[in-house]
Amino acid sequence: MRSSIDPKSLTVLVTGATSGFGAAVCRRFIQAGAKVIATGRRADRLRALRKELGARCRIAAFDVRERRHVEAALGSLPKAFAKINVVVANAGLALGLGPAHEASLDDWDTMVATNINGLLYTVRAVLPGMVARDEGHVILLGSTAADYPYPGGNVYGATKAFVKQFGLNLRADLLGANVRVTSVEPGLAETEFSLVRFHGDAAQAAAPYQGIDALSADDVAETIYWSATLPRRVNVNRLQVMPVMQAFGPFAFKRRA
Ligand code: NDP
Ligand code: 8X3
Repeated sequence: MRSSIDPKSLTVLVTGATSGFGAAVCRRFIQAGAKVIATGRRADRLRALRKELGARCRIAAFDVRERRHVEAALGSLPKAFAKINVVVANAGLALGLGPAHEASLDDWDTMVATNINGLLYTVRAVLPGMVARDEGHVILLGSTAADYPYPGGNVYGATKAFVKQFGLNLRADLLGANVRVTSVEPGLAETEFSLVRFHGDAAQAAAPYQGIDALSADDVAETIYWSATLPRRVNVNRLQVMPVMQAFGPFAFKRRA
């Protein structure tokens, strides 16, 4: 393939790098020679990642829901890490799997604040630099839950539908700016996602993965790496990936007794 992007030329910002996809994305890009800025709230995990990945990995601990913290952390990067070419806006979570009329409003607030507001603060902080330099790649972590409703997916799926549409709208705004936008939309993947969704209940968290070869964090990281290193003329708009052992069901009906 002609003129694929040299990963050694990339500085990659990853939110949610303390676990799951984010940590795997950091490892994948470092392995290829890129520089990485790994972020998340758990500073101890970030320090361990920095120790593992070495000097090409810089860490910054902040909560993506805190707009000022996001702006401060990303506005004060040292020169060697300041020109971010790729942002992987990955920090996010699902909380609960109950029906809407029983769900916790606090859980809903947290999902909206993290998956929507946090993602917006992250992207908006790096976008002006990308446009000014006339190159960059915004990669957003969506989900199959954006397109395929399931019981209990109420607000989580809705936040991911926002992510998908925001990505498509960004493409419209960025035409001519040489800034790519990709919405990565995985299905069932085995990370700490389920443990978080079920508020730390390990037995409940294990159930979705039983008897299924779920996607691994490395599988998803590989698709992200692939989309980021394609030739500059190529924009993958949406990238939907599922385990082979996952597919679609028929519409549900509640029949009269
Ligand atoms: P994990 O729970 O393993 O990782 C989530 C990451 O998000 C952690 O690093 C966590 O870091 C970070 N995070 C959560 N809240 C915040 C916050 N307020 N501020 C900063 N960082 C935060 O889950 P996954 O790796 O599976 O999920 C990553 C993304 O992929 C999410 O957006 C998720 O919705 C999406 N996704 C997951 C799928 C799956 O089946 N696993 C499928 C499709 C999409 P910390 O707690 O240290 O802050
Ligand atoms: C995570 C996948 O199916 O649990 O986005 O919503 S699912």
